Amino acid sequence: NCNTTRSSTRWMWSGGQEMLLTKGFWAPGEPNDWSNGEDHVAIRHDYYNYLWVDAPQYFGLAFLCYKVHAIRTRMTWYDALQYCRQNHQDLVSVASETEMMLIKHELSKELSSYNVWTGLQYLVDSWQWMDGQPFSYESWGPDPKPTYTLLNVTKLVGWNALNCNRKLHFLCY
Ligand SMILES: [Ca+2]
Repeated sequence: NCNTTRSSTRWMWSGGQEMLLTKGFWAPGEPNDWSNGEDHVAIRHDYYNYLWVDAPQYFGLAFLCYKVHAIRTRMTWYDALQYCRQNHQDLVSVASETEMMLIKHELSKELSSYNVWTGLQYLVDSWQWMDGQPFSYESWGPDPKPTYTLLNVTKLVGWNALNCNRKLHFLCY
């Protein structure tokens, strides 16, 4: 928000939600509000990492759009995967707290099903996102982290593994 005063240091997403991350992904020394003119956040490539910096709004930068499609037809996990790959890009991955927040936001608009499929699958001996994202962020729900070969869903309280033959709503991007 360009009009905020620095007496408040809350960061808000453009969708209107307060940023809930306690630390975020700030680069060292950021946010520094250089010249009192940096009220927006960009992602900077620092060596091998992508980190946040605050920056002035007039910077011309490339940008990312991330659109999650909540599909309200019940399908098995494999059918859902095929549907997403034919009609969109893939089943969603939830590879960071930011993506988890974006997806929760999408689900909160019109949640008609308690469980929805994501693109996380237990393969051989580890959990893997079907779109190839590295599996480092985890957000399991109240149940213990599963160690058996079942597939995964996102619900608003966290992740939960279910049998892949269950027919659920799902999320494509
Ligand atoms: Ca800065």
